[in-house]
Amino acid sequence: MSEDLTPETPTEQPLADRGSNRSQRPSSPEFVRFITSGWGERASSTLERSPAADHTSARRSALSAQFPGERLVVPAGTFKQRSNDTDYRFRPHSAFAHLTGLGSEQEPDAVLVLHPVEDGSGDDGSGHHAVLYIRPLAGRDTEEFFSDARYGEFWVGARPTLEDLETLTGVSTAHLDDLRDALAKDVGVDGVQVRVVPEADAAIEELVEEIRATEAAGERDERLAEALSELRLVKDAHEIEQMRLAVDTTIDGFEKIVRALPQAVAHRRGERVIEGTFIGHARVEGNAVGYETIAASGEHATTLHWTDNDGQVRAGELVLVDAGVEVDSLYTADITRTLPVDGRFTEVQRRIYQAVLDAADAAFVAAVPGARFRDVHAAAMKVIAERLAEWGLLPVTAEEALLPENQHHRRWMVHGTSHHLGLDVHDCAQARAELYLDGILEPGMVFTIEPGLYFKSDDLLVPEEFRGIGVRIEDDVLVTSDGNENLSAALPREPDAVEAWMAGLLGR
Ligand SMILES: [Mn+2]
Repeated sequence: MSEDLTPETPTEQPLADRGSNRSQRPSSPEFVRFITSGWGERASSTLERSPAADHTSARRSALSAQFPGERLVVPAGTFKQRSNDTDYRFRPHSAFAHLTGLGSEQEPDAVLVLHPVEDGSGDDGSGHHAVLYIRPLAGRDTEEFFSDARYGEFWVGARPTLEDLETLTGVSTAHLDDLRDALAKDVGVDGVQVRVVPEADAAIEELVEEIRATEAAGERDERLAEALSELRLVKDAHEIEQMRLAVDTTIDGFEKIVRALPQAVAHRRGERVIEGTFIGHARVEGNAVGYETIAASGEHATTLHWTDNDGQVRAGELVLVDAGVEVDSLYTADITRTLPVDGRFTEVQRRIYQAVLDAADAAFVAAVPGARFRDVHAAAMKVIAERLAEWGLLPVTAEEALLPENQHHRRWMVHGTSHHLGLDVHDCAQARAELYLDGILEPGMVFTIEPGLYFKSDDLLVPEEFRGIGVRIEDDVLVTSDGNENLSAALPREPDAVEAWMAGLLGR
């Protein structure tokens, strides 16, 4: 929004500029001179190289090898408007975070470009040289310093300098003003081809489209998005460390939830007490929640993505809580526990809970290197179908239900058992099916195991005592060289262990 725009008549004023109607900021030359002078030397930067920087260069090299001779554009993205002149908190695109190691609040409008160079002469002997284009800190002698509510130091604090970000990331930096020329260099007929991550930053995408106007980019950008997604299927040592931190922090949040249960029961919107407890914890101990918390008591638990969380929490019910802390590096956990509100499962609740737990345990047995990703789901579904058949709920045998053309058991669990987990809660979502669903499990992969059973209150095919009960148990699993590790094992999941853990926290 420019401050110096003087409309001829009020009716001709563009909508976007009307915000300045309420600006009372002085703009006389005397005032500008006064506010931009008289400031002391800036303290020298205390920024150090980030621990992620030792890992991101290998990630960029792996990407480089897939696109020799091409220019790759990976924007951080910009602010997303919430309403009027208020933005949502900034979170960089996950591909950008993965390749730069930059985390929460870093770095709006930045663009990482991998420039093709003669093979082997690039960073770490790769075929590309990475440059991070940023909007650096403006001097105190600029109008931006005091008048720019989105970027000005007076409004959002001092942004990093080019040197700061180079130190932090280990990547060369340049001013964002140089981006256009850098992107256009040698582009054209028989020239360098440019790919840009789609849907990360509309302005950058437009700029790239302009530069390569003469060529048909086709599916080139989608292939880049796919490659960036696939690059994250196997986590490196630093990512696994961050996942452990996210999981451990999330487990602490579940403890706080249990301690808050008496308050939740006492409040008319007890589900919000649970959600609020977890959000507060996530903001204090991490960056935020990795996705909207599901706090679903009683019948609400049968709505898979119940995020209204405006219901009551009643003793005697189960409450399903699906929540994850996103730590400052932006890695998130994704854990679900279904807890008896008063600390004790009823016999029926326990029967359903145990079936889901058995399905999860079967999935853990299947989640080993060399197995296929889809085998994990198949193992869980076999147990779910068997239990439902034992209870007399299926119109066919469990074996028949499991045939691809039948799937009767899926009436009570319509979602998948697993998804990859990392920077995104549904990580690697653009990976090709042959590497995802049909992919072979490898050490370093991290995904969820989360079977469930959901009996709606008006489901006439189930016994009355089952109606209004939803159970999901979700853990985060790391594939290891000889099997797997349940990263969230420290959060009790066996029914007896859940009761004992809750009793301890509730002081009973
Ligand atoms: Mn999940």
